[in-house]
Amino acid sequence: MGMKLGIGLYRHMLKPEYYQFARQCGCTHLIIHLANYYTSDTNVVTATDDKINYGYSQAGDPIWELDSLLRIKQQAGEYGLELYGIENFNPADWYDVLLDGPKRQEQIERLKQVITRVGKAGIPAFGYNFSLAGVWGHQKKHAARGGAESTCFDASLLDLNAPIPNGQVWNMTYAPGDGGFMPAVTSEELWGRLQCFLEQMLPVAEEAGVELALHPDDPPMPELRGTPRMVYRPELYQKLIDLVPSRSNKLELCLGSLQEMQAEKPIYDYLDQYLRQGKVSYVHFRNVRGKVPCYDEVFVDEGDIDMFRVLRQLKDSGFSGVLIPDHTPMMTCAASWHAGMAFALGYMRAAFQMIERGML
Ligand SMILES: [Mn+2]
Repeated sequence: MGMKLGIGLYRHMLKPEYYQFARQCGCTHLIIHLANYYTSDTNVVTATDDKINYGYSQAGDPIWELDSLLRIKQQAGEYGLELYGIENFNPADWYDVLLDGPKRQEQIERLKQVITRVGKAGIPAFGYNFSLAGVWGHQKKHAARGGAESTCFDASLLDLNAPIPNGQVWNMTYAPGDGGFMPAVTSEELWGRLQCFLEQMLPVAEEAGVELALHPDDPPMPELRGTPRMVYRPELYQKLIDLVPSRSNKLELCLGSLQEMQAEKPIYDYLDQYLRQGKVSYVHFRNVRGKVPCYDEVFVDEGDIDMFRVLRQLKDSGFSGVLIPDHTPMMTCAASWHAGMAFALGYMRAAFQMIERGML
């Protein structure tokens, strides 16, 4: 069983034309996002939309019921795709877990139910991003080859201390504001919250046969919006691994975020370290140029990471999980998302064939 090719689909994409597109690109597996972004009670927008910053997150969403998960799995299966993972909890379901608020325990019980259902549906991986500020501060620039629009980060353009209003977490809104701001928290306190979460969730995840896979901070700045970040250097991924030992405590290995980090050693050294321990659940296979405080996301074949070297490392370690492109630059045409994905997946598919033939 070798590595598997997958794609990440947002909720509004869970329909036949996207399943067909994924299969046509050679994908066999899916990672899906169910935590949608709302601009109002009625307007759903996606993470590719600029309005993400003010999205509303709704609690009690029936998409998390076992029936819904099984229906998605079955529909994807009809198009030859296996549902490998779900990415991200809905902020409305766990804001007090992140904030250590009064509903923490109630929300953890809800998350346990979600993970149990994910296991019952036979979905092996669940990605999460334990973050207060979330994904924030990016700019869109034409920084990829040929002037393709891509996601970039330049800290000098931002007010890094812009406070987070009450009612917001993870760059999403879960409740109306009250004019106040998120209370200060230390890095140690934040790690304590993650430990509390993992100590309760991991036994449930083990029982359910689900891996909880942590995405590192994006962007990997030490602090953002006056809040500490957690995994913003490669060593801190090891801190997560050691925090609560469990076969379900895994990494959602984002090569882009990892390469963007300030680090002592090249990315390959850290990757070896994680792979030796069998800690990689699945991979965000994307490339980037530069590091924090200033970097540009670029096409998979033009960034600072030698992607073939990474693939060799994954192969040599016996890794048999899924690789997805994560995000790509938008290509100049009528279907810029599709074109960007098809380019990345074609590159990955070619590399997979080289591996099968012993050429890589
Ligand atoms: Mn990622």
